[in-house]
Amino acid sequence: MAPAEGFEAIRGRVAKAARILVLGGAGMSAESGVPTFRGARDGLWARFDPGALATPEAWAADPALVWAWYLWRMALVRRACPHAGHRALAEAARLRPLELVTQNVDDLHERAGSTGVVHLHGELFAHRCADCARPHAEVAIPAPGAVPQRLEPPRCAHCGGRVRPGVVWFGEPLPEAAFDAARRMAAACDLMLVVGTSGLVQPAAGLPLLARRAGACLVEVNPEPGGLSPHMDFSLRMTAAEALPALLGGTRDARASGRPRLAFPGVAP
Ligand code: BV8
Ligand code: ZN
Repeated sequence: MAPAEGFEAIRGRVAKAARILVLGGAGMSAESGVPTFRGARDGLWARFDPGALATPEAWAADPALVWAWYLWRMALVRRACPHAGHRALAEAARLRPLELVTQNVDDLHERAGSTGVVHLHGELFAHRCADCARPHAEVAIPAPGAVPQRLEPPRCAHCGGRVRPGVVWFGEPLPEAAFDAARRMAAACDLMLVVGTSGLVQPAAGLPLLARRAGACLVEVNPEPGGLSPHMDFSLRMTAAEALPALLGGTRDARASGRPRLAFPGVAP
């Protein structure tokens, strides 16, 4: 099937879907300038492994290093803007049943106008006390270049405990309500768009398989193949900002920016 025909076939499937669930990963934010979790790293934090820093052990060992890393990420996200893919999802959800589950901790979907976003791994700006769990108010966020390598986290006004980022670290359970909602949505959708995830992190990476068992069509949007690609009905080798407006009828059309690259399991792209 020629790429353009293949793209039209996928777009037709998306148009006919009764209930779409979108599962997002770090690649959804990449075109907004937010580094992915496992992509190439540069700058101040190049020598740190996010998988090692996003853990309770790293926090216990050096809270000032971990807090500075998250403050740097908050600074990057504050300066980032939602892209055409974020906006296409928000627009589509106003017109048809489309729900959004993300592994990301940024607020780019909300800033694009999406509501009811399910954050499986918590939220970067939902700081809370590490001891009494009370939410902590606004944190002063400097420019990314002004974030030091280490910075003592703020203290809880109620109990004096350290304030931690409101995210789920490796080894911590996902928020029960969020994961329950995500599983319900995955079981109820008839098409799942899996956008910008390497499919390495569990239990989030199990959601597409749950949807498939329930009979959903799986469409991946990712320039690279990943752990979930063999399970996909279709893989669009495109970026989120290219593919989502084209698939969902947003403001930009992928074919305007070059031919869509498609991969069908078993068919060489
Ligand atoms: C838990 C918040 C149990 C922090 C994150 C099996 C079952 C259960 C658990 C496990 C298991 N096996 C292993 C585990 C443990 C672990 C795990 O999965 N480890 C992995 C590394 C093997 N899981 C956990 O610890 C989870 N907890 O299971 O608890 C439990 C139960 C009871 C009691 C105690 C414990 C918690 C996992 C959550 C970790 N926190 N984030 C923070 O952000 O700092 S996960 C982190 O990875 C981010 O949230 C990120 O979103 C997520 C997933 O990664 P991806 O999104 O896929 O990002 P990645 O960089 O890998 O890939 C980007 C993709 O985008 C690439 O494919 C690229 O090609 C593509 N791309 C690039 N540019 C674009 C693009 N795509 C489209 N457009 C573009 N422009
Ligand atoms: Zn406290």
